[in-house]
Amino acid sequence: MNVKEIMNSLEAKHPGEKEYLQAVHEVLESIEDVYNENPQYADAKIIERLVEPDRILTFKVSWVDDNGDVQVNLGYRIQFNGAIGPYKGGLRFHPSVNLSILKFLGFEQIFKNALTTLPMGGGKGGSDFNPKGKSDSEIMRFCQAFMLELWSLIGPNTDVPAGDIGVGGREIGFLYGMYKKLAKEHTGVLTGKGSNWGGSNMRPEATGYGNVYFAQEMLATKDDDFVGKIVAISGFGNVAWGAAAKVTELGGKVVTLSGPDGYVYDPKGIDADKIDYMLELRASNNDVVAPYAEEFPEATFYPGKRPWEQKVDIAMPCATQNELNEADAKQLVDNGCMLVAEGANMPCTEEAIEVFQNNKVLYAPGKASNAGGVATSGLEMSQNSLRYSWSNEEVDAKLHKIMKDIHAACVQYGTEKDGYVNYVNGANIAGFVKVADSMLDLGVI
Ligand code: NDP
Ligand code: 2IT
Repeated sequence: MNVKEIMNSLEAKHPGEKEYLQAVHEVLESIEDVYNENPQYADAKIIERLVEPDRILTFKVSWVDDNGDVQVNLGYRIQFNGAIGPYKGGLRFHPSVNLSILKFLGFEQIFKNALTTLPMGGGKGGSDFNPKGKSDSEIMRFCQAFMLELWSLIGPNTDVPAGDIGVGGREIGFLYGMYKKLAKEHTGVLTGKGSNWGGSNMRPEATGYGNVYFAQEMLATKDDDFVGKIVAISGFGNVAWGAAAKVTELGGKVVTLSGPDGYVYDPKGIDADKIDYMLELRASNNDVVAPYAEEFPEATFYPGKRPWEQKVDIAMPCATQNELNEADAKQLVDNGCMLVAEGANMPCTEEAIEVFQNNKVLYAPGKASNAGGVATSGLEMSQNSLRYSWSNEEVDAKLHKIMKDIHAACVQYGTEKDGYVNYVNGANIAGFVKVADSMLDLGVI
């Protein structure tokens, strides 16, 4: 394999799909040696087959808003690779959603899901629908219209969507209700369901908790832990919330949160009631984090800025892709930051990652450190198949073990000669080998 040649051909085929090309490039760089040392992969054209989705489904979603006006959005589901299990991955509702973003997310999901040790292929979907400022009835009507198109394409053994940005428990409820009505069955076709109707305990907390469990393992490689660590978190959504709660529980101090409007810095720490307040802020259907600083006057709001300018020990980007660039990375390193664990998908640019790695910062890519969300989705699928429900403690113990196992796989495949763990290589190689070997077993399909 020649990474440059493959990238040139992909750029020609998919011009302008920036995020997708970025995600593919990162994986190819990591697996180049393993690929070339194992000619059976090239013989079966594994890379050429892996970088293109099995299929992309696009559809129109028409619905009526509260004023009686007709609205039209775009809907997508990308079934990327199903070698190791049913397609699995979230739905994102955000005005920025386009094919490139969903293809990058679907591609990343293949390797992430392989790392979880559970049998799940990779998929992703969503819409350019903007949930901000919409009433509950509008959200319901949109979700119902979306599912009217999607339902025949998914199923508990074929493709199992879940949440992502803009899709949480409320949206999954409306989507599931419509699926149930159309399919006339109550099966585990979506994950992130409410715990009264088939959802797993701990799914809301899982991504944030998992990210912190992963970071705990990274710290342990240096005989260190979270006690007394100052932590910058970005975003104020589902992942940021879970991460803030677990960091606090383990003795760390979270000092930032962010939104599209800027970030808040709270030197006293974002803990206890303040973590509950994050949920209120999200539920307010507003896309700003600024009100935090009005509610808690000890905090300062920095409009239009990002939290990476603060002096912290640990950074956890939990908002969105490419939200931490090279300059941000340099600033974090200059300020003595020792660990970066991605809660979001691809929040650090390729240049930022290089800065962390060159400075031997412990750096974990999202496909390893945020895999706790989809892993717990996998556990939800298992519970649905069993028609059973595990307790909080049981799910948390399984999640914790999965994050430890993912960390061990990264160390196994990513340790360099000087002992530095390149978690990017580790995660990409471990995930790739599992999927590629499965594709070989299954023949050319
Ligand atoms: P939420 O919708 O709960 O929160 C998303 C957060 O990111 C919000 O604070 C949101 O602000 C902010 N955000 C979204 N887009 C932008 C943007 N373009 N610029 C600045 N801020 C933005 O989503 P989640 O917490 O679920 O998702 C956060 C990240 O974690 C995403 O990258 C997602 O893919 C990833 N992830 C989520 C998992 C899950 O289980 N939920 C699992 C693994 C990864 P606002 O909405 O106000 O714009
Ligand atoms: O990016 C992700 O892993 C998710 N949004 C969760 C996907 C899932 O199926 O739970």
